[in-house]
Amino acid sequence: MAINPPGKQRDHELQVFFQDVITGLSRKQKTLPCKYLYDERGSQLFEQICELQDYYVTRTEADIFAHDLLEMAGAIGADALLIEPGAGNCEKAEPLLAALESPAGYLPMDISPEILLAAKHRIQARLPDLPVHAAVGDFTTDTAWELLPSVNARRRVIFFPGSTIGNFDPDQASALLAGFVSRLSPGDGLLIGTDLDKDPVVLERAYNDSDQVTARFNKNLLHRINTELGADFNPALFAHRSFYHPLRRRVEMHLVSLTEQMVHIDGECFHFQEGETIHTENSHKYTLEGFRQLLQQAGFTPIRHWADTSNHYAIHFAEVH
Ligand code: AVI
Repeated sequence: MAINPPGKQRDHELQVFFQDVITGLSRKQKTLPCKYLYDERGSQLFEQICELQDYYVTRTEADIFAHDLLEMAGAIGADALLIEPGAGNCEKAEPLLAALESPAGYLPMDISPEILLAAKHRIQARLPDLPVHAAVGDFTTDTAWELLPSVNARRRVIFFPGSTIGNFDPDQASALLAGFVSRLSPGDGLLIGTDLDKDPVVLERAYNDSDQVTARFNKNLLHRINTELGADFNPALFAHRSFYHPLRRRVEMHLVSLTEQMVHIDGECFHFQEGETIHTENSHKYTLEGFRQLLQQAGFTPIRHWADTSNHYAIHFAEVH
């Protein structure tokens, strides 16, 4: 498995985390990049969110995969190399790999080496003939892609499930998709999950679950900043708030300061008014047509999609044109 030296890598990551936090909290609308929601505790809480009745996203995507997996495998075709940025425990790729006709290999990428290694062993035990090479790194950087070995295949297909694309703003999503195109060749493919725009009541319930798991997930970011960067946030003085923004077609997640307060991070001091928020995440919801346009602009030709009967979620297959 390709991996950078852990000590140096960690120092660099902490430095970047610190800079991102200082920059985000210095803005007029305070923001924190949503990728930092996923430390170990945050990833555990996200797994709990995926199990919630109120959070339809994971369950709906899993139902579509279960129902349409053979058609997806057929669209991808034989002798394909599957590349999965942000693969996590690779549990969505595993049944797809098993359904593909003579897959050429599987290249998962993730920032967590432990989870990736366990998944690689599990997949190799189930599919012993399949070449699996895992790369540890952030798929939004070139370094992670440079760690991937070259494997001969009839076509390469990027697999990007989970509606992760929704957590990028449209401009960033467009750039990410264009970045995928730049790493592929004409005729290569993309299989990608997107949450669809729908009744705001359903959306707001999903991000304000009755068990308050999403609230803990959101507030965990403050605990993380305290632990890793030595800040003095009092998470009890912040409340979770999520709401649907109809014009921007997205669910926004914020942390609301319950009082006027000061927070210190390594000599830097941040003032919060009562009611002021830190914007911690956007989750964009697409129409089928809107997402097809995004694919087109990035350099993909949309080929087909699979959705649930309520049109809550879609998995698109597209090819580089
Ligand atoms: C990972 N991502 C697709 C989730 C979403 O629905 O946007 C993250 C999440 N945030 C709150 N709940 C789930």
